[in-house]
Amino acid sequence: MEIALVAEYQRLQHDPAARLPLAYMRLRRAIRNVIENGEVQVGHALPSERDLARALTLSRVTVRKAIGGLVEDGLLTQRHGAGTFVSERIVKPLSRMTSFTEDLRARGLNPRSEFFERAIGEVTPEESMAMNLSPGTQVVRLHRLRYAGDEPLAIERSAVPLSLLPDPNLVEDSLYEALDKLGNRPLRALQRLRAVVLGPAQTRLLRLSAGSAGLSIERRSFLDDGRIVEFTCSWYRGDIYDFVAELQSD
Ligand code: 16G
Repeated sequence: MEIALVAEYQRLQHDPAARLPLAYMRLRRAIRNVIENGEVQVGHALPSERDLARALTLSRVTVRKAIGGLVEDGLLTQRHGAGTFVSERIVKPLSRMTSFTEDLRARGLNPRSEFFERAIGEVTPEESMAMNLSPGTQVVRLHRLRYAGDEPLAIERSAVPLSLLPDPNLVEDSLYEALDKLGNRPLRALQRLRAVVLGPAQTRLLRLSAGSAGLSIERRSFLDDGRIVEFTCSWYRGDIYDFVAELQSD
């Protein structure tokens, strides 16, 4: 890990396109990259702050700052006396609008989906209310089981107006990637999250025991001009996801 990290840090140092003027930014990106490239795996330890500072000829303050940022993002976890580890639970900061694919790639995991539905249809009454679309409007509807490698993590049902995503088959793995290519990636979202007991069909798909807890999340995402891009209902596994929010007093 240390060798890969030093090499990645040095590469970023000499790559003007990376546009990372400060050492702690480069180190933060380098750690992220080696995790994404699978050079260090979930649950594994990072070299100590002192070893990193020495190997990279950086101050310990700089190393601490880089690591601190990644702990805040949930990518790393610090355990007192034991060191810093690549997080096992998947921590999703609620303040960032990331996609399932991006969240997993950032942890060096391999996202994939099994599609139960990828088709065009008319809005259901619920979708029409949620998306402010007239009855009869056509949408692309996706129903997916989302995996990290072979492990199912979430079930998602999405509806996207056909006017913003003209063909369901444009979504190969990532909905947001497809929307991005069309210039329609959402910029803002409203999200509602609640704890649920997953139903029998859901626990079977997610390979959990009957009655397991999950997180039910509804996301309505918007374009810059206020148009709704997606209405997605997700059921995330409660045993491996942490949703975290940063709070500020007035
Ligand atoms: C996340 C979003 C979901 C979005 C999906 C796109 C939450 C709770 N939900 O799962 O609304 O549709 O990402 O992921 O974060 P994709 O680009 O990988 O298809």
